Amino acid sequence: MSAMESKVIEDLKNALENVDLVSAVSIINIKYLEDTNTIPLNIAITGESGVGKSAFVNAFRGIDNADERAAPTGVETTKPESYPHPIYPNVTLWDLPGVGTSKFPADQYLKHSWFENVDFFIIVSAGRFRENDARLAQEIKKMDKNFYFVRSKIDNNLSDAKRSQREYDEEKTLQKIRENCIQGLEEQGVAFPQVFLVSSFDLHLYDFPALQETMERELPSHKSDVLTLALPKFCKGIINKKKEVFRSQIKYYALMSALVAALPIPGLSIAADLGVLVGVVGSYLFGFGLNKKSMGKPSSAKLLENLRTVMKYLYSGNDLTKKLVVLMLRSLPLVMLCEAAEEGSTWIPCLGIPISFTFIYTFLSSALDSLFVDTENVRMKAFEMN
Ligand SMILES: Nc1nc2c(ncn2[C@@H]2O[C@H](COP(=O)(O)OP(=O)(O)OP(=O)(O)O)[C@@H](O)[C@H]2O)c(=O)[nH]1
Ligand SMILES: [Mg+2]
Repeated sequence: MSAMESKVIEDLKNALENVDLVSAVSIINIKYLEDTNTIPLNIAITGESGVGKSAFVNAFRGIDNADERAAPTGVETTKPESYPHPIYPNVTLWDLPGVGTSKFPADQYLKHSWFENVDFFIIVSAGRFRENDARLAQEIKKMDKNFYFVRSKIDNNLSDAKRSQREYDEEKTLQKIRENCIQGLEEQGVAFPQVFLVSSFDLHLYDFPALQETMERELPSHKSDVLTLALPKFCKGIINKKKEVFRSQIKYYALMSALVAALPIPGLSIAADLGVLVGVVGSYLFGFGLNKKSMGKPSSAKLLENLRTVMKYLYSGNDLTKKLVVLMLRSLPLVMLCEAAEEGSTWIPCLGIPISFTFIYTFLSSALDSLFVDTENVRMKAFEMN
């Protein structure tokens, strides 16, 4: 259980001991569930000129360089620009100008106020890391913030190696570049640098998955869930992690519904529940990239229509409505409801096991499992189509 979860449960116990149901509802709603969508997470991408910072910003947001929402690439970025994540607007990527240009000499670069709210930095280089990169790292450390080194444009190095090596070995080539970067940084006085080899054109390859794991591990727990949901969705590891975060939230939605049901306001419960269910399942569709908005460009949306043919879940291809949710609630299997009741009894012994907890828990668990299977099928189909 994360530190944040323990705190929420502690607050909840206090509220329930005082029979304060309204506070209990708002503790779950505001402190945990809404936080994941509102806690700001600012990631700044820095490094020398032309190293691929803007392209990395786009790749991280799952956006093509040609997309109208993309940070311009191949042209000089002259001032810091913020780019919200397309689905989680509380996550912001900062595309910074190149350090060490005449406009931004290294010693003045980090004195700007842009950096105050940044959670961590990614220092990008397209070749060996140099003095400016090491200086950036030292300044960031002084601000007591975290940073990672990304060695970009690895696809270029691998194509070169393919052409020039008699017996091409990808893993050995990558290892050599990695060691070379680490050695260069150590020579510049950076102790134990973490270097990740990345291509923004193929973000799922090389060291990006390792970078993701490291960022998640090193962020404070309340920000780590925010990052997990916003990470690009293409590799299985990330989809699994998103599923875990979504699953960990289900009991809160169910518990919230149970508490609302216990409030003496007739009709409130079912109306509130249906709205919540539509919203939550909508966020699964977003998070797994199964709806139009999360796919972005119209051409991809067309592709999505093809991919949707492999989706099995009842409402995958349809718009999710309250009416549909009612239909689905009616068809939940009894065995799942029993399991949910058991889970509920460990969570809310003081209230008994309200029927709404059981239904909401079962509905969301089954929706999440089905959509996860759909996501896997869509991924396989997408590979086939490539
Ligand atoms: N092959 C390859 N090219 C890349 C990669 N990342 C960026 N590029 C190209 O490198 C050039 C510069 O990329 P930008 O993202 O504009 O670089 P930048 O660091 O933002 O540049 P400034 O804003 O001028 O400092 C562009 O032509 C990109 O398409 C990559 O991973 N692989
Ligand atoms: Mg740029």
